[in-house]
Amino acid sequence: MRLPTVDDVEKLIPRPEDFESRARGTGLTARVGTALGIAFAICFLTGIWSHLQYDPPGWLPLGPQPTQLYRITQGTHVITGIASIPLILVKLWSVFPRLFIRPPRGPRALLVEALERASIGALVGSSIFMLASGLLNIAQWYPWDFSFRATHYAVAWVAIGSLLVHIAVKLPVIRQALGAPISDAVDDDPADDVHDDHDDPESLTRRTVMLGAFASAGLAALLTAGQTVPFLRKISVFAVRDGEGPQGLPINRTAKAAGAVEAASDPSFVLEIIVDGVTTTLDRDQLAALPQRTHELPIACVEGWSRSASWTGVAVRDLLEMAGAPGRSEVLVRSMQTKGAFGTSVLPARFVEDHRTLLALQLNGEDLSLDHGFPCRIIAPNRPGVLQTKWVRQIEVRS
Ligand SMILES: Nc1nc2c(c(=O)[nH]1)N[C@H]1C(S)=C(S)[C@@H](COP(=O)(O)O)O[C@H]1N2
Ligand SMILES: [Mo]
Repeated sequence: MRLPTVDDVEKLIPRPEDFESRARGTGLTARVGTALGIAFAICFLTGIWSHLQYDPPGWLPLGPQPTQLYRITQGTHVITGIASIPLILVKLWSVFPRLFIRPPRGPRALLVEALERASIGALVGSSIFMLASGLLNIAQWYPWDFSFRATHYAVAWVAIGSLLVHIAVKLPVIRQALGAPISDAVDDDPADDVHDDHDDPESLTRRTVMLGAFASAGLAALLTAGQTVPFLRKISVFAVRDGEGPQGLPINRTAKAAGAVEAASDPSFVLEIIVDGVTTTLDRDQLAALPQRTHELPIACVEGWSRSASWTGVAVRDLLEMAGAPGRSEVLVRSMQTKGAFGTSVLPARFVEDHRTLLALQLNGEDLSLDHGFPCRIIAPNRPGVLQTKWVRQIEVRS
């Protein structure tokens, strides 16, 4: 028996021309790719924005206005991410046979090919990681040990960087493909020229695949958008949270999950306000006896769902003034949470200054339920949901 030679093995590996679907072609790839590129660009920019809102750097004058801004940018981030999934599947399917193009001969051509393939590898890998990790985060399933936020942010730069390289390399092909009708586009891969849509009306055409990809992306967006767009709520079967929950608002983390039940339901609760090392305490009845304000404000979760509600409580600004601090101070909010992240948040002075930034006692006209943050929680305009700290026990002015 003779050992198989390299040539024997090579014969077993398919060649691009072995993939017979006539629906593939650069006309399709370029169009779906353009849509995907636009979705990625919007997703990237809104993602960077979310990162900045989460932890505003000093140079960015981020404040409580416009009230709905984070709700819109983060809703858009999640919707464009989800719409990208059918687009990337079709895009990958349309170029898949190119994986089997045989390496060119000659060291220089080989090097160029290797670099191009490496950049495509980085693009495909990072894109799949972004969409998959985003999706799992929405589902609140964390089968990993790394920090979601830091990793999702870092890999986003790899994805967008390799996307720019890819577009630069492919620009001539993209231009040519977009300039011609979708069925006629001539491939840079000569093997594809034999395929021609319009002589076989029975076959799946490139146009059908393209329209199918766009329709799936549109449908995916529509079916998710209801978690943030009120009038789409009823049809949003994909939304992980449909905007419903006790007191008309979803709950992300329950008091039990946060290990806050015991402290939060203790009748001897007092809120501590610390100014210059001096602590003022107020129990819940005293808080309720202070002048109350009511505002309509949204909870806008990083996971893309959002919902407006009517909140009643004491303005944080009023509390600080009462405790002897200037109304324009930065404060550190601590909760009674004993398990998991998001137990504290920093309220920058711009937010504290706004009288709509509340230490809320009531939601939609009723006392807060335990899961919505009883006895009191922070609610401020234009803030990511994770910073709307529930079960507040202490407010400390930072000098
Ligand atoms: N102390 C504390 N506050 C918290 C959280 C938390 O885990 N711990 N989760 C936040 C997140 S991620 C969101 S979206 C909102 C949700 O508030 P809700 O459950 O009242 O709708 O609460 C925020 N406040
Ligand atoms: Mo959230």
